[in-house]
Amino acid sequence: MAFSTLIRLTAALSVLGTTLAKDWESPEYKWLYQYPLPIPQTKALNRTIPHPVTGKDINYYEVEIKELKQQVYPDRGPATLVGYDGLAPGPTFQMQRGTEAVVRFINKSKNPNSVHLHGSYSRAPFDGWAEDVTKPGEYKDYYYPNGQNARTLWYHDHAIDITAVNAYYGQAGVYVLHDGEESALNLPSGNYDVPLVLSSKQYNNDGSLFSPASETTSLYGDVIHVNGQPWPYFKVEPRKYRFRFLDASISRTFQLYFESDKKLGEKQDFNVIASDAGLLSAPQKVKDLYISMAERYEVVMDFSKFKGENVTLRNSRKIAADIDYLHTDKVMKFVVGKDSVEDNSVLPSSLRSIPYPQDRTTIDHEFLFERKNGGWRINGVSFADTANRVLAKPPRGKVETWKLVNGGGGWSHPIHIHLVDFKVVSRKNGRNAVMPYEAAGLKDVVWLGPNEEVVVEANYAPWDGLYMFHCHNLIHEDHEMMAAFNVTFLADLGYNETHYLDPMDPEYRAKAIKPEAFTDDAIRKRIQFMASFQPYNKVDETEAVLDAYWATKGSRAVAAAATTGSSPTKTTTTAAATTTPGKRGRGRRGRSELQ
Ligand SMILES: [Cu+2]
Repeated sequence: MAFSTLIRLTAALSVLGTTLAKDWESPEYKWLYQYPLPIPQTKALNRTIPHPVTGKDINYYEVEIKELKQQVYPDRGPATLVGYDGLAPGPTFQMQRGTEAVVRFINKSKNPNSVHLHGSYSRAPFDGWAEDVTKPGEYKDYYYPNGQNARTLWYHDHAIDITAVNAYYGQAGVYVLHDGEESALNLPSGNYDVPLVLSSKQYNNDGSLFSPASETTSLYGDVIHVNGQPWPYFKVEPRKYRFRFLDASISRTFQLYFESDKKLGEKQDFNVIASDAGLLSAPQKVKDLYISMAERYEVVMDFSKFKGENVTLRNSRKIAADIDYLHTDKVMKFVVGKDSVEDNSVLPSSLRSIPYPQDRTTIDHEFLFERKNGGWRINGVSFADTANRVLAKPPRGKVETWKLVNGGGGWSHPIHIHLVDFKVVSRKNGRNAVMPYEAAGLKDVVWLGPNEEVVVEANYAPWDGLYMFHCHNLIHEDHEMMAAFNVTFLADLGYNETHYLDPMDPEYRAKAIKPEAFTDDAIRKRIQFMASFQPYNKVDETEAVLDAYWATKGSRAVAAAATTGSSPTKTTTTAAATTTPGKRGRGRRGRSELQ
């Protein structure tokens, strides 16, 4: 050990007691707060294509998945990453509610990929099902609804068994959905609305990334990045900013807080305004914020009282089983300008009315997330166990409560349920409380800390079909802590618009890259064909039909055994008559998972 390393290690240990397992796994990174925060570029629109039924524009984009070199260490070789458009994080999509989009992801990398738009109620064939891979040399068209309320989504890899590697090497990006209601609030916007994508990685001596490929439990990482840059600085004006935090780490959870260099050891107030599913009911004033993998939290930080100061974004130590290193308690530095500026943005006292699902006291399912026989399991089942991996079959439109139980061992598991926005109802053991910023909105990931039991409640709508739920420690996910649920087709709904039950529907699988598929004419025809089945534009009608159906059952929340289908319940809306061709109807190939 070099003398300087010994001094540093001794100093670190004497300051922090036994918190640190090691000071570095990577080569020492000496350039804290010396490089500026990168802002991912906005994804440019390729073209618009008219919807053949509604006539509205569909936005069309192309993204190439390909290698890039990133000079992480100024004194070593570059790291080779693989990112969307050769960027890591990928370009930021800026979307407007009500305008559908098709994104053609073109695989020019060496690994298979699958793209999940996290936070979107995409139809099953466009949701990034792990086995729906696009091989190198293929492309796939993902059709996205942009039909939900404004929120921060992210798009990232979900390919079977290699999600951790693909996401860690760069396949992750931000996807912002805007809507008029949110824009009218006049929150900080434009240059004052900034995505902050957190990640934690480890490097080899030559400056290349240390791969998580052979890890079986976690890769915590000792180098903290924001938007791809280790420990950056960001020059801010003394005014309000909106920060969109995403924890894109594969294994590290953060407890973030702001600290002024003039008041070390003191946590400064900030307001959490949004979570995974968009705005909270009201700003939640806090001094710190837990954010686990895949969670998104948006905050408003007011720098006006820190003129001319440096404000550091810090991370707490001793979070779950996460390994602390010398600088993993630091994230980035804000350098606040000296001169007053005009700030016309607003932090309203209320933000929106949250569409919580109807309360339901019964627990419909209990899922145990545990380490068993050296693997990661949900109720003892692995994703590879295709005959048994469908662990829930909520009837379409039903409200269900799921109890998520941490099987122990000191591990933590952020649990993501695809398709739905859920309410975090309760948490027992561990922190033993629902955080105010979890309770004041809807989520699609909940952090199941050590020993915790969390109850979540969701309306399994608007679509039926086969979707995944899993741990978002991506190493746990790849080692099979993933299962499926089938939102079942309601035979007695009298509304058969669905032909998107099967995420592996051959119609939408990846195709080989051929020049003739990339002509203007071919792209227009293909998208108009996909749009002709109206995957999303009848969502209001669909929800009305489901409301009417569940009204006949008394309540979405208390109705039981609604799957029988023995009492045909014709709804009276005209929508009930709307169907798509029977050939493309339900379960046409009889996959057992779809029954
Ligand atoms: Cu886990």
